Amino acid sequence: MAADAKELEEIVGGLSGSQKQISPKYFYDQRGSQLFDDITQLPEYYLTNTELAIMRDNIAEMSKLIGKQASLIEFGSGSSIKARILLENLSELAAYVPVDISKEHLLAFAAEIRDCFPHIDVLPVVADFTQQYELPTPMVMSVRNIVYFPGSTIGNFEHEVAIELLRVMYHEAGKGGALLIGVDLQKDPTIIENAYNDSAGTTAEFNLNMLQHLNRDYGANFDVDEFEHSANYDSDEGRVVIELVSQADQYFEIGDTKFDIADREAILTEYSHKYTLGGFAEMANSAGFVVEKVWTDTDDLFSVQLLTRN
Ligand code: AVJ
Repeated sequence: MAADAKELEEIVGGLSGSQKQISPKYFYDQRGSQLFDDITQLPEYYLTNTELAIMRDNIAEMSKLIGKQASLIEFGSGSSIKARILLENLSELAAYVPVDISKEHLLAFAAEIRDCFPHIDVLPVVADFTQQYELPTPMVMSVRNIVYFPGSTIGNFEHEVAIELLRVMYHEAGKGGALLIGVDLQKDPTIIENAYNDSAGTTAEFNLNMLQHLNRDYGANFDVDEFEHSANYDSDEGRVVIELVSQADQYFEIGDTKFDIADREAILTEYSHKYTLGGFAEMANSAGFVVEKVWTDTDDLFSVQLLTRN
């Protein structure tokens, strides 16, 4: 993706405050998406495998609760394996609407899904899913909308913003609709910290690649070797804090803007919130949802939840 004035402004703004930060969406250039795929295969990264197992083990009940002739609307369609489990098992799906900001990615993915599921009406929407957007009308009458938001991506957003995003999903679900969402749970901090500090160093590479991405596409000149990956679980806040820590007093530039960064000073690149079932239910309720069903694994590492609205 080429530099975009609005994004550049967002990046410069985030680095101008007393806590330097860059949005986690800048992880995902081509290299970053590949590295994230690698992360999902790491032995320490329990999230993806656990969520997939929960989906597979409970798909019959999920399908029953969702009912016939639903429209499936996926927020951020990077997670094709999980969506495929739903596409293969939901009965008489009216439509599949993958929503993603990356047009090329999305259209290629939609074509693939059409090939595998010729009987499903695939209606890709290019949009930033954190904003409200117009839904396309499926060819077949749909009984209800099921918004799908897997991967505990909700955990990237701070409390108030997460509730706002749940409200957007509430709106897109419409009357009688529901949200099927993957939610990572609070647990032994060691398990959590290991998932973000893997022994192969893939998460470190993923984090550092953000600087390379800014160098390649946004006219930055970070000396990537002078930064170090850091991920710590803050159990009071219930979140992993992921940072890039400067290894020297140094400066970097983005376009015409110059930034000083001190030795040991950190750039915040991501929060990954972990929830209690009660805490997440409160957030869901604030957005208007009722928790209809929670599926977990036997170790209560992760949950998939069906939230409904009137
Ligand atoms: C894609 C936001 C769910 O928080 O676990 C993985 C991203 N960051 N390793 C997460 C991530 C570092 C991931 N989410």
